[in-house]
Amino acid sequence: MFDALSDRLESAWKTLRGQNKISETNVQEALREVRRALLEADVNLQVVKDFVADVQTTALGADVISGVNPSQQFVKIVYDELVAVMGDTNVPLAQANTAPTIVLMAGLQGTGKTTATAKLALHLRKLGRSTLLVATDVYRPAAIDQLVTLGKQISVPVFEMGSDANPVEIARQGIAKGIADGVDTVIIDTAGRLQIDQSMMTELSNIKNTVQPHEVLLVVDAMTGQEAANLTRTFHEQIGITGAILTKMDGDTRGGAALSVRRISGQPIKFIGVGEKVEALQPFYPDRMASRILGMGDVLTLVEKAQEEVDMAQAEELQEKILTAKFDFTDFLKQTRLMKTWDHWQVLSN
Ligand SMILES: Nc1nc2c(ncn2[C@@H]2O[C@H](COP(=O)(O)OP(=O)(O)O)[C@@H](O)[C@H]2O)c(=O)[nH]1
Ligand SMILES: [Mg+2]
Repeated sequence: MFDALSDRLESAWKTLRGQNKISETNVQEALREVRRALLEADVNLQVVKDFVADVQTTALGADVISGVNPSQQFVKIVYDELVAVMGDTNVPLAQANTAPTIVLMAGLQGTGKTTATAKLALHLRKLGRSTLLVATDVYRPAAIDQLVTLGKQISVPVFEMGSDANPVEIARQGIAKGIADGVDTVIIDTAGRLQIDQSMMTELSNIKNTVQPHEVLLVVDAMTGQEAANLTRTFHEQIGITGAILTKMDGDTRGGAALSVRRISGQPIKFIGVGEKVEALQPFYPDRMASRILGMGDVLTLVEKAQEEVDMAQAEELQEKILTAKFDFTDFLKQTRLMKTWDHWQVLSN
């Protein structure tokens, strides 16, 4: 369904062949393809615009590596930028100096908050961290049962006070229980709404002020597409998030929401949900997500190989030059040239 970005760039870059710089004019068509690929991957329009502008800045003036297809080199530039924007590395779940670590789950209804709460508990157990789950979604009685059932399934305790209690009070008592039981982490599941709604925001914000969580995770359905940006902005402005979980990545989506969430909030995506089962949670890796968003697999390996070969060839060439220069070591002028070569070497190897 999705055309690989690299295939499209191929034609966009025909004009570039034989040129040795990526320039303002020859980069335009390729940037249009990047824009299209990102929009197809459901990245928010404004985020795409900003991103493309950044890529243009990076790409302009970049030396075209001889022996490397320019479109592939450009894909590499786009990929590197994407990885950088998404945070370079995986950021693990927070752990408080003094237990319990308090995690507050937030997000719209149906995004996978309750499922992710259980998934996180299982993930933490594998790291030797005990958890207590707290059920504050009192609006749908089935929601409490759902968390209790999931808790039983993974043998993790669930704190609940039925559906007549006040969510803020449940959260408060849940934390007290977590402290009394000496658990490592308390995860508070909350109620969502189908859309952003002021009473939901107020309740979340009250729970947050009461329990002072170390981590507020926004749970975003990867299929949300363009809307992920607005959603993130609202939650981040009104509640303040520290990270996100992108769910339903097992579906037919490129995961462009990851880029939107990160760009809008500045906070890292920490996990992705890849199925309905409690085991279906994975740490978020920016490089993997960048490949998925761009819809490419082996292109990158090819570019990296080519880059290595070019580096090697350049290194050998430099070595030769240095050896020649050394030959006339006493000559002051040549020594100056040697220093320049070294500068050049450093620029190239950076
Ligand atoms: N395919 C898939 N389904 C998921 C994922 N996470 C949650 N779900 C499903 O999405 C639906 C809503 O999940 P739930 O946790 O109840 O959402 P909540 O309303 O935010 O608490 C359920 O049917 C889950 O099984 C996921 O990563 N992949
Ligand atoms: Mg729920």
